[in-house]
Amino acid sequence: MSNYHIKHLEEYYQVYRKSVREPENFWEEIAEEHFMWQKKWDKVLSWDFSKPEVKWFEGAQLNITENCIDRHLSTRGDKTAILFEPNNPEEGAQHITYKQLHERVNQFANVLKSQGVKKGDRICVYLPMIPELAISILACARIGVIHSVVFAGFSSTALSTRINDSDCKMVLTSDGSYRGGKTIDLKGIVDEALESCPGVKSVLVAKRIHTDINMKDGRDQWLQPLLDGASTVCEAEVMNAEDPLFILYTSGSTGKPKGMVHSTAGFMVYTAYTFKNVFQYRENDVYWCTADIGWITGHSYIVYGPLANGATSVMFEGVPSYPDFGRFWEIIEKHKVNQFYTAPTAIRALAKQGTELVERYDLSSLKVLGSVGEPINEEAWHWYNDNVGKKNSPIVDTWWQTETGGIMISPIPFVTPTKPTYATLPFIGIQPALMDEKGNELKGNQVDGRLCVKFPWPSMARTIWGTHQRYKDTYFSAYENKYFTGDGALRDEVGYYRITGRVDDVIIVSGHNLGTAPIEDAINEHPAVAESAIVGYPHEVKGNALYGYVTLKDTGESRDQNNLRKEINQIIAEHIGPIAKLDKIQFTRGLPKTRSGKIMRRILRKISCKDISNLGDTSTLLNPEVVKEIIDNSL
Ligand code: 6R9
Repeated sequence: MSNYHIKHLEEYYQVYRKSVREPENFWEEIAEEHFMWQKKWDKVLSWDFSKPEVKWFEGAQLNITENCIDRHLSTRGDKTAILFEPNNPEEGAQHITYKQLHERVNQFANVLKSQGVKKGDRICVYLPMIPELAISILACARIGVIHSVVFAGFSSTALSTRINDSDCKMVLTSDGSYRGGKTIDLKGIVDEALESCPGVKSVLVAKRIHTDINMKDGRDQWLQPLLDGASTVCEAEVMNAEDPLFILYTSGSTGKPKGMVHSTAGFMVYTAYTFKNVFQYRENDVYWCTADIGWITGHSYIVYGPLANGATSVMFEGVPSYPDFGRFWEIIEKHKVNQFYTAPTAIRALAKQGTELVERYDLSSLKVLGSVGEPINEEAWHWYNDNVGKKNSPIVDTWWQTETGGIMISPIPFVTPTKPTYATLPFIGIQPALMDEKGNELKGNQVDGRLCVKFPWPSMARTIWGTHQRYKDTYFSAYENKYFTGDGALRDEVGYYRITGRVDDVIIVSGHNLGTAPIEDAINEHPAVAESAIVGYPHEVKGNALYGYVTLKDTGESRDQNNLRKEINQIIAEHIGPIAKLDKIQFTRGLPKTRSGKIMRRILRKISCKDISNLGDTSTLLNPEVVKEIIDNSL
């Protein structure tokens, strides 16, 4: 079990050094000892960032589902693999054991085969967070079909663009979905999308909300009867290490969404190894990641990473506010969750509710807390640490991306001392670099620059579906021989990294580079503030000036807005300096957010510049209605 489970800081440094000095030996050992291969590799790594081309474990053959399911059957057959917690708590949880998962994945895979799909084909999965979602992607992997999951909150236009981009033959969906007290007509959205997707020949529909829906003859079929008639035996397709496992779209700041393509072997090895270490997962722990499988976090850390470790992974269908804002805490108590992984946006929404609900439940099972998706501001970090972790469960602030496939910078709990707002140290095998604007690497500590990675890691995306040139231009052209992340970061005096936000969020005010995150952090310290977003707009003297959009907590009191503005600027001056004071502060009821909870500063930036003619694609927003309000009240 050498190197697989890091236990103290010295060991981290030792293993890290080995992973950098002898990356091939290091990853070879991990791959040899902890996975099931039908054939071992001929070469561990070949790479050339100028093309860019990266291959891990070339020549190896495997099937990821044998690693995630079959190999656990003899020792963990009756252990819960997926613990499904439905939207409505009264419906009761479902425990799907490894044995049952094996049968259901095989049946599903046989259904797919019977519909004529074969290795290398693409299937679009547009399902809510029900067991069929996890099962269907594993079924695709079982037979070598490339899954492309589209988050089931995306509109019909977003869906059809993604279906057509990767020529999906088939769509998997459901009659509808539950979201808190509401139901959503998913099948209706699919029908609309498919009007412009001539390549889709068949649609399989899972029953979830039992409404009457339109089934198109010759195209649509109910899933369950097909499953009932399918065999529970399905041999795993032999896959090459570099065969694509899935495509997952991520939106760029401009243009079409990018279909990031992930490989089979590298993705498996890296997500499994990071899962084990970043969450310090032990046999019999119950692990819960609140993300949706429609995002990379769900792919890597609800499905593949946990299952490759034989873990119990909670899959939650609902939302944090239903039936009330105590739902997360209720689920932690009920299932005795040991590792809890969520996003800063959720933490802030829950913190807004005060502490009464979080104190009502027994959270003593928790050992590790995780954060992902955006920089976690200091106030939210402390709220999470104090009220959820009771200062007893380390917070792993995990920085990574759809493109990176797995966690890149993160503390290892009980190993790396944490520091609020810092993702801390590079994970084993990850070689970050900070670059200045001229393209020089910034050496040493206490530097601040653009975050790159200078050596390949197993789970990096291999290309953008259909456009390798765009992959090269976006990630490998800004700095020679380096993967450019698009994020800014600083490295403190001990070598800890703090992600300061997307580089396009850096605003230069009177020649000073200001990151949005530290300013927003400061504003959020004000007791009346729930959330904020800062953008720059052109200013005659300063080059750029700062415009702040601020959402207040719903306390029922009315406050004098001009006083609040003064107080907010006072806090900014204290935390960062007068240079970072805001010229304009607009109070808003909400901030435009992506479905995964990231603030869309691109839209706010345009509004602040009074450039509202072309706001780009707002259809994928969680709350498109706030955009109009913000425009109407613009200062
Ligand atoms: C996993 C995921 C990637 C972008 C990334 C960065 C931001 C994610 C973060 C974080 C600061 C963290 N981000 N985790 N920023 N601290 N712990 O979220 O993937 O949806 O592709 O987003 O999210 O800006 O570049 P994805």
